[in-house]
Amino acid sequence: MYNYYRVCFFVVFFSFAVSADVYINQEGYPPNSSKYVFVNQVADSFFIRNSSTNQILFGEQLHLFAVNDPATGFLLYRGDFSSLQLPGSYFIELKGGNTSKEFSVSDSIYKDIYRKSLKSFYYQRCGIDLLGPTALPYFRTKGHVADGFYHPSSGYTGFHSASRGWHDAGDYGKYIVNAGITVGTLLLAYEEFPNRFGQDNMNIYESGNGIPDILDELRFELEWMLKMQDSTGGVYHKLTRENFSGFVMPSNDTGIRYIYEISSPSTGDFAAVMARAYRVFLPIDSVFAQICLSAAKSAWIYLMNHPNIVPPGGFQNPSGTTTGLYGDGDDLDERLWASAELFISAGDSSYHSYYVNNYSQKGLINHQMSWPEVQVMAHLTYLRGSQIGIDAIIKNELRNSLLNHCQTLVNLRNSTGFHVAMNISDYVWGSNSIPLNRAILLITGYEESNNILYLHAAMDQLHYVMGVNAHNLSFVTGTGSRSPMFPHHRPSAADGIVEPIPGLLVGGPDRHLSDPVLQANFSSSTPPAICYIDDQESYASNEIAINWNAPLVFVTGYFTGGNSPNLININNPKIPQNIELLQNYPNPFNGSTVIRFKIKQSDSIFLEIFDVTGKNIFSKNLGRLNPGEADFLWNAVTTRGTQISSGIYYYLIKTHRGEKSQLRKLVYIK
Ligand SMILES: [Ca+2]
Ligand SMILES: [Ca+2]
Repeated sequence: MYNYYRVCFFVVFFSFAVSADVYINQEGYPPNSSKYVFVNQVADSFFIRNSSTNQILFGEQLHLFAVNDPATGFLLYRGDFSSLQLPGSYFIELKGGNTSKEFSVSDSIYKDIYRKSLKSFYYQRCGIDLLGPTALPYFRTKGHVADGFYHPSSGYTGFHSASRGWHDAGDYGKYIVNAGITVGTLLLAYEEFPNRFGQDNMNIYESGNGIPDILDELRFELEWMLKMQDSTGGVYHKLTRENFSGFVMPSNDTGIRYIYEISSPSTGDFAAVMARAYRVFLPIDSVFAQICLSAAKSAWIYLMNHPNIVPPGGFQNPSGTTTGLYGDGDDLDERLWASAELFISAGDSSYHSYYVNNYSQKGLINHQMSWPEVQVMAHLTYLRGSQIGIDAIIKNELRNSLLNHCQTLVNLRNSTGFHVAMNISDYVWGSNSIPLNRAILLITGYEESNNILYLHAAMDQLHYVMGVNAHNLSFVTGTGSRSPMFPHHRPSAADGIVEPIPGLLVGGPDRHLSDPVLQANFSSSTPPAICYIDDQESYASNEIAINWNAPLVFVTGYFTGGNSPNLININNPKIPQNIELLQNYPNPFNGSTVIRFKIKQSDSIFLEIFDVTGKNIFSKNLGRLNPGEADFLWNAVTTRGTQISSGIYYYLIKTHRGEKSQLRKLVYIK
């Protein structure tokens, strides 16, 4: 309520001021990250207000940054407020009174958007009821219970059970090609960073079952994919109606849904993700893991038996079918991805030979991944994987190509108005997924090199999606202060709830104006980044899709876990209930700080403090304590009694049985 009055006050008081847009990430920033504000008119300075107290914290200069920015046509001024590190809620204000949206500074700033973006897959589940508290308030009954019947063009007839899986996008179809890149991206996230993606409390049916929810969610899709494999090992291309349904709920979409013919790109993607699923699921469910690996191997046999693209020339919709095509005339990259994943999982020299003989044909790591172009997925697997016989020279080539590409992306980021790593030619259908997929490459480049510039550039891509863009809009439903309300998404339109289902990334600007709504609102002379509209009918700029959400999950999940990869998992889902560590106070501090915690039963408690490299710098046995709250005053000295230097430190408490609290962060300023 307080904020409501504050907003009204400024609107009334400054209603005659010249309007300027002030662009920030509408969720906010981690404390120690770089932070920039952009303004689209001449302005020389800004100041930061605490939105709880309305106090001004400090002011900074704005500098001219871009004149006639090619993507937007904007004049842009930029200011740096990286020194704002104190957790809290703020907004930025210009001299004339124009303000930014509210944002926060917090260690866990992307936790909410990460959880929503992952949960959005749950809301895409096909063929089951979403009725319990996990679906609140987006309840719906199941539809598509007769998935599906062989389409006459498939060469088969009758019913073939292929229920469940996720709806692909704004429509209710299910497409193996797009499932492939999506599942591949999410498996990559988990396999690379299990501690950051290990939560079992995402509020889905399977939460609390001891298995990371991202894997439960993936299994829902993988089990559908397994049903799409033919006895020959080949994999059917898609399961859809002949024509798109209207904007109805799943239970009202009763048209016949068909399974279409086998395609080799589908079969290659399938083999790749099943081989990867084997590695990920092996410690969790070895029976399921083996099923995945067998399915991958039989898909590979199909590919070897069909050395040319299937069907010839690539999949085409048969006459009378107008649903998504996911057509791909080149399956070399899908075969390459399958070979790399199978080699890392199974080690056979035949898979390895295929990769070694073909890896350079479509280039190394010089482009982001997308559904028709998955060679980078193959390369990342080879680069990051380990297996007997792996070729160190090829690994080195891949690594060099990745780091060169990361530098190219950093240079591109430096050259654009909003720090987004996009050329003007990148503003195409689904453009919002491009900077996020590039962020995955930047993150991987950082993991390979420790070059912090890559990590900052990766986070800038998230800033773009979350509000630092020409539309002053968070492109993810239900996040930030202002986000799409009318996505091209059937359940969001038909469920009778005003707010769309949260956590969905819309496609974003499309310079080619590929739908009638864009054509009616923009022209060929409109700057590319402007060609976006929050309109349900604008499928080319405002649809959602699982393959666009997957990199959003990757990037937000990575940054939710903190950006100090050498540290103990700070996102540990298995925090014991008996001990609770509170945030130290004051923080940041100089001199001394109070570390406070609660214990539920009498226990011997130990305090441990680590530096940013994970090295233990302070340990203390606090003795046996009674249940309740306790304090420890720390004077910023190590166990050996030396004064610590300025910087970030982490601390936790543990019991004599080894039970650990969550890890918390403190900042010491000399
Ligand atoms: Ca679970
Ligand atoms: Ca391809």
